[in-house]
Parts: sequence; structure tokens; C-alpha cells
Amino acid sequence: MSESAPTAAVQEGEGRGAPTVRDAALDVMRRYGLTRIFGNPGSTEINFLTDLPADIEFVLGLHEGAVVGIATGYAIARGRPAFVNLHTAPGLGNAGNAIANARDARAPLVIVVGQQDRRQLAFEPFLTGRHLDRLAGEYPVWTNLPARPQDVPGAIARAYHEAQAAMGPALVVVPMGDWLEPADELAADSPLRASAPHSVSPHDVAELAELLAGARAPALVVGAEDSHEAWDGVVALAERLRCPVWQEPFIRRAGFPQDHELFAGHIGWRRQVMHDVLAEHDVVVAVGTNAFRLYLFDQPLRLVEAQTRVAVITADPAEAYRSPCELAIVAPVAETCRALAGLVPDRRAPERRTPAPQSFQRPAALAPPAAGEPLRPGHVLDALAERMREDSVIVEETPSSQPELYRRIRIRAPLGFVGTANGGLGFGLSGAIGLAMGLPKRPVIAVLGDGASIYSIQALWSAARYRVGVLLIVMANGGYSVMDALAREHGGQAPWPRFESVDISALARAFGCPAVRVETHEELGAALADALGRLPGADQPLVLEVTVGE
Ligand SMILES: Cc1ncc(C[n+]2csc(CCOP(=O)(O)OP(=O)(O)O)c2C)c(N)n1
Ligand SMILES: [Mg+2]
Repeated sequence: MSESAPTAAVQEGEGRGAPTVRDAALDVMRRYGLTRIFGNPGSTEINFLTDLPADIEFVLGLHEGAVVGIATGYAIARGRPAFVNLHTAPGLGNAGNAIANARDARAPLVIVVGQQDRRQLAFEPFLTGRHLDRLAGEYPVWTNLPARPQDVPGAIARAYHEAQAAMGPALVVVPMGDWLEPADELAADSPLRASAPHSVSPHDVAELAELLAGARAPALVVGAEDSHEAWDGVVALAERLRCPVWQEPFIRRAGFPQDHELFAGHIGWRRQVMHDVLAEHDVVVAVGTNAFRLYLFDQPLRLVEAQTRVAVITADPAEAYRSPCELAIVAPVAETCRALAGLVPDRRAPERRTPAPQSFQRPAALAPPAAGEPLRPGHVLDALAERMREDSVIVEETPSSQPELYRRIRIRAPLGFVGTANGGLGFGLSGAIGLAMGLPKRPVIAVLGDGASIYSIQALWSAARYRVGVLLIVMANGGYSVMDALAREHGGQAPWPRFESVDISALARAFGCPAVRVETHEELGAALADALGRLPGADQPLVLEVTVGE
């Protein structure tokens, strides 16, 4: 599947006389390379979607959570906005959490939401969306109901720039009659190309450089910046500082190469654990994230001691301003780290005798299960770690075995790890499909809980229909293991049952997606070798359902 690059080509109407708003909108979409529509259709979008021109492709998802999840993966893969069509309140409502996740995942999306006709909106007809521009709440980076039909194409253009600039979903509500109105060349419009240069001078980072220069035991805690440039910048800074680099909890993206000797491991989310890790250091810099990414308030503990000095480097102003710290630099991570690396003293210099920090120690591979014992998640992860290519993209949504995945799988390439950014299950399966669509030259492998896989299971149909060669490994333990553990830890019984009877492979096949179930160590090795041998480039998805003990 290919999608045309952005062009400034302006085409005349689609053959029906004077150009309509729809014609102008399609031209805007071509202009920005938004020629693939991820969507689920409804009556309020018929005017827009019927008889799409040949260069505009429609990719169907069978539920809006799946649609936006796939589009999110695709946008992350390509680093530029993907286009989504949703059907008024039902479509936008169903997509709610996927939009929230796209925001946290920094995925640029242009989302067009259909609406009833302006001429009868006042009567609230069937399928009216009440204040559709508010239904997604605070999650879109920009929301617009165009002032008049003629401003729809310009609003889509603006949404493209807003999504790209803020790296999140931008939403345009389009009443259905608008598409057929005559276009107006005097209507709203946006730049053909926009550029927002962000160079960082030594002067901009002098204060932080000074802080780091005086540090006895500095450390970096990295977040979600995983471009080649960001990795190079953080590596250069860490090497000058000769300091440990920790990955924050609940990884969205891997912020540092995990085979680097300075990689110290993943900070556990428990406040005591975080505190103890940070307490070793007198200066801690959060890079590409806020200080610090939290989960449950399990203990009323401060995360850093009063004498620990904390700084933040992030391009996201909100991340910076919600961080209690001494100094926050709101600027791109790559450029900031490179500028800092040029200023801080080189602690590798022999006379400084800075001891090398402890590298992350990975656990040894598990011995195969004894006769009659089930496979454990660690077996699956070992088998994957042993065979996966360095440039693989691992998509993680496997709640109870997440810590084990962090320990056993090494991420060695930029954009080598994509996690569910806001914790809402359903992105893993759908997002992996979009990532594989957008990264046809890299193996894309999702590791999913069985429960997690069901939240957007319909996306398997899209993977099969559009021949997306993604590998989806499902840890089938027959229940919500992590929730059961939390209930036990809370000292009580979980009221929810287990669901061993759900047959994930059968569900996959019902959606047209090939599936293999694996129960033994031998089957696991053989099935994984076979599946990975086909990646990248497979022309169909595969679900590998592995029966695992808890
Ligand atoms: C949309 C959504 N609903 C509910 C939850 C709460 N939740 C977190 S983990 C989990 C269970 C996951 O089960 P499974 O994927 O089978 O993983 P396991 O714990 O068994 O490894 C649930 C329900 C959530 N994170 N997202
Ligand atoms: Mg499970």
C-alpha cells in the first residue's frame, strides 16, 4: 500500500461542474498527503465518502476504537498526520479512548466527524451530535466547527498543521450538507507548508549545563522521544556524563538504546522503588517526559529527597509545567541534549576516574517447563528475544507480563517499542496493525494479553482485508491476571470471573485472520521461527495464541 507524498497540486472539481466544498477538501487532503482515510462510515458522511476519486483510499475498521487505533499506529510509523473519518456522536463516542490515547501517544491525527445538516440541526434530528466539538473533551489538540460550509477545507488544512505541531488529534466537525455547497476561493485556508524551527543555542542550556557540571552522581530518566536524532543526542549527553540512564515506568516509546552500557533499566512504578532509585543521585534530569511518570498512589512518599536537584527537558510545554523541578527546558530533546553534550565536562576523562555505572543485568533465559507444566510468559519472551531482528517494532499491551517483557526484550532501534500511552486497553492490537501498515520494511510484533486483545479484536478483520503482515502474540492465561493480583494485594477477592472459554484463535479466524495456537515449548520455538521468518513483508497477519500459566 502506498500513499502519495504531500503535493501542492490543486485539482479542478471531480467532474460535476463548479467545484464543491468536497472537491476543495479532497484537494486539501492531497496537498498534505492525507490520501488514505481510516474510517467507519455513516449516513452523515455519505456526501463525503461516496464515489471517492481513485487516488483517495478508504480503509475500513469495524469499530471506531479500532479505526483510531490503527490510524494512531500509522501516524506514529510515519511521523505525520493520518486522516480519520468518524460518524457523528456514535462514532466519536466509540473512538473516545482511542483519541485520548492518541494524544498521550503524540500521534498526529486529522479527524473529520460527520454531523447532521445545518439546515435542520436546530430540530435535533436522528443522529444529531450534541456539541460534537466538545464530546472528545480536552483530548484533541484543536477542535473546530467551521463557521460556514466553505470553511471546511481550510479547517482540514488547519487541522493538519495543528495536529503536526502539537503531535496529537485535531478534530473538525462537518455537517453533512456542507460537502455539496459550492466552494469559495475566499474561504479559510492554511499554509501549504509550515515550519517551526527550534534550534537550541549553548546559551539556552548554560544553566542546566552548570547544574550537571557540578553533579556528583547525575542520572537521566528518559521518556518517549525515540527518533534517531533524539537517541543520538541523549546518548552523546549520557556518555559525556558517564551516568546511568533509566527508562520511565509504563513505557510509551523507548527513549534510549537498551543495549547501551549506560542503560540502567526500567524504573518500577511503585513510589518506594522510584524513590530509592532517584535517591542515589544528586541531579536527575527527566528527558522527553515529565518528572516523573506515576501510577498508583500506593504510599504517601516523596519521590525525590529535598536535596536532589531535578530538571526536565521536553518539547511538550504541559509535561514541563506539571513537573515539580528546579529547571525545565521546553525545547526539542535532540537539539537540547546535543547542545548540553557540547558544554558539560567530559566525565570519561581519565583524570576524573568516574566509575562506570552498573549496566542493566538481564535475567538468564528460563529452562523449558518441566513435563506437565505450562509455558510461562518468560518462555515466550525469551523465545522472541532470541529470534527478533534488531529493527523490530515491539508493541506491548500485556499487563501481567509487562515487567517481564521489559527485562527480557532489548529495544535496540529507534521506534523499536510502542506501548499503550494512556493505559487504555485496545491500542495494542489495533495500533500494531497501523504501525505495520506504515512501516512495511520492519517486523512489527505485538505482545498482548488475552483480555487486552479483545478490546479491539475487530481490527483483525482490517489487518486481513488489507493484507497487513503483522505478528500478534497473545499471552492466553484465561483471565485478567493483573487485576486478580491487584485484588489479592488489596486483601480481597476479585468479583470478576475468568474467561478461559474465550477462544482467541477462533475469534481471529472468524475475522479472516490466520491463527495458530501453541501449547508446548517445541511448538513455541517452531511457530515463532516460522512467523518471524516471514517478517517483514508477510502479506497476511498472524495471531499466535500461546497458552500460558499465570
Ligand atoms: C479499556 C480498559 N478497560 C479496563 C482496563 C483495566 N485493566 C487493566 S489490565 C486489565 C486486565 C488485562 O488482562 P489481560 O490483557 O488478559 O492481561 P493479564 O493481566 O492477564 O496479563 C484490565 C481489565 C484498562 N486498562 N483499559
Ligand atoms: Mg490475561
